[in-house]
Amino acid sequence: MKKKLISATTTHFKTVFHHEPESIFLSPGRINLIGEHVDYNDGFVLPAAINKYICFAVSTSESDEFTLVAQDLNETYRFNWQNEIKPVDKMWVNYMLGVLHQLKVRGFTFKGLNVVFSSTIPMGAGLSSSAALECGFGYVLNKLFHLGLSREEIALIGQQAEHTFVGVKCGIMDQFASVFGKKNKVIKLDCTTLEHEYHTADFKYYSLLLFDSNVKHTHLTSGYNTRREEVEQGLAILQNKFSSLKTFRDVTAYQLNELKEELGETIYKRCLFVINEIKRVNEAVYALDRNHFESLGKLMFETHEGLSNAYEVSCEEVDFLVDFVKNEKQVIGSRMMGGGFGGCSINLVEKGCEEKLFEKISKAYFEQFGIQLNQYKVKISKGTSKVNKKYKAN
Ligand code: GAF
Repeated sequence: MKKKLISATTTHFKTVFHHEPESIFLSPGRINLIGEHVDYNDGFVLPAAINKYICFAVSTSESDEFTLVAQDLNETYRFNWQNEIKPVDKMWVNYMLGVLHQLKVRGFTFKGLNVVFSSTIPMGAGLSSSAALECGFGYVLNKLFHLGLSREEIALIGQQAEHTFVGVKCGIMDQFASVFGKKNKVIKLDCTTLEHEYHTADFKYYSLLLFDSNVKHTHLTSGYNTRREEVEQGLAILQNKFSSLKTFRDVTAYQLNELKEELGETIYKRCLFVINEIKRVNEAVYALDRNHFESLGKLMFETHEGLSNAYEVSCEEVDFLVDFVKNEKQVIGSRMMGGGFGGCSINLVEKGCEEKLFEKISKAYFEQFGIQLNQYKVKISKGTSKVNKKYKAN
């Protein structure tokens, strides 16, 4: 799959630009085991890069011209580095322009590039194809023009690109996971300091299985930004009363309850979710390190419950997928994953039962919603990287 992607991207590059690409890069999508909607709340998250990628085939150009080719969409965008960089009405272009803009405001300057990119990360499925595009492109520019950026800086530039050129006020989890991923490791990321540690992701008798609802999250931008505003408002109210509180990490259930009326029902339940979810991540890491998979699975179900009812970022279709597997004893944990309002559920499923389960759930899902369900059995893989020559297509 990876070889095929590299080969197809390279071949397309040669067709478009009539020469070999100078370099090839891979930038992965991500999963998140637990810790949802807490990255922008100073929490902990537990993501990992996966074996679904955006592949970039690139060469530098003598002029100031950037030629960006989105192979899968059959679209090309040309842009001159000397021109002002502003958002345009094409989303994929904005991810890339946003990165260029971030570099320009930091005072970097360079020549143009020829780029073809192609992807195996399903779009709008909550697997962070956008972070893979931003960070992958940042990584490419960093390598080809010797900008001297660290991986952390590349992730932060990707996040800023998304804030300024796409309008999603996202946290740092997706970009961080894409850039810092390691084979067979989940990353416990402290979103306040960006300190992180790797934990072995060996689920022994269980597989990580994603069910893609194929519901594209059209409300994601507005819903996501609203949630962020709500919890920021909540924290400000809490800090006003308890001046020693720095982040949600410091808030106790007692303090929250004391301000229940002032916070109002909606903000109260959003904050309660955040406090509980931050705790759950620590409990999940404890369980994972000790192979207590059933406890881990239980925490995943609890997260879903919170995301669906208190944080209200799930949807009917993904709720159905999680509810359905509660009656299947070979599934020990399940929850919606990512920003929400559609996308995938992540499941811990007993090895060997995956196909039968998919048959059953996809049938029920189709009967209920008339939508085809997709499944992805993902492997935890390394983060953004330059591809070794041996993979090049001939
Ligand atoms: C999206 C965002 F981009 C992340 O920063 C994170 O908040 C996630 O939703 C929810 O956990 O993927």
